[in-house]
Amino acid sequence: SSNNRKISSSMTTTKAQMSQDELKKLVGYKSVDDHVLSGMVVGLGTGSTAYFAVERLGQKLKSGELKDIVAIPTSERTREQAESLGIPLCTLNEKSKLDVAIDGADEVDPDLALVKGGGGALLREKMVEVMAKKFIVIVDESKLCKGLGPGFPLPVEITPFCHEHTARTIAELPSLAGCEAVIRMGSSSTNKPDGDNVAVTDNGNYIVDLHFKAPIKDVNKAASDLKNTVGVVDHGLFVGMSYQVIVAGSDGIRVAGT
Ligand code: ABF
Repeated sequence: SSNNRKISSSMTTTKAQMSQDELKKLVGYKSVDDHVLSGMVVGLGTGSTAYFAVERLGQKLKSGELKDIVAIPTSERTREQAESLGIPLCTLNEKSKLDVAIDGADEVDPDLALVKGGGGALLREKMVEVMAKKFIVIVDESKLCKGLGPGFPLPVEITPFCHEHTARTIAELPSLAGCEAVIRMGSSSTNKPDGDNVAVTDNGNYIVDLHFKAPIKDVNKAASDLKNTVGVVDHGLFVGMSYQVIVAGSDGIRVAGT
């Protein structure tokens, strides 16, 4: 099935030692070069890898290589970057159908299921990317894992009302057995509703990060249990959504999926 594509490698580039930033740039640029055509509606991800896809799109619009693009950003940060590059923007309210969306991820498993939301933008990312015909994921190989969970905490966006109660409820879900739920604290630039330092998302919600010692056994069950928990807005498991994952490693670029 399309949800069960294995990572098959085909080298298209060979590189000696590249910095992580150079690797991110490589996959960011490739995602736009391979998948964005004039006239498309394009979802723009968030994070240090997606940054380079946005940069590339800006370049190609400026040079005239691409025309009639309209883009939908997944965060305020990305909106600002895209605006500064003169990329025409709209929202899901205006256009619900995207040709392609491009974004990074925190972890990618062998079935191309993802953990996302390390940057706190998971809700807008999921709302935009689920509407794309092709969701292209761009990562360096440090993001690849055998099983989701232990390598990167799973973010869950929850409503501020009685958030400690919701975090406890989540931690007790059998499908998430053994996780430790930690409310995310913010930097000085985020809002501070109660005078304390809880991180606030673009949507005014909180994030609870779930820390696992072992891989999540049933990712689909975990995803549906989280989604069914009252007080949860959405979560960082992106299952069955990836059309293609572009991976940059020390030995070149690999493409997994279609
Ligand atoms: C977004 O940015 C998130 O879903 C993910 O948390 C993060 C990845 O950022 P980076 O590319 O900087 O590692 O895609």
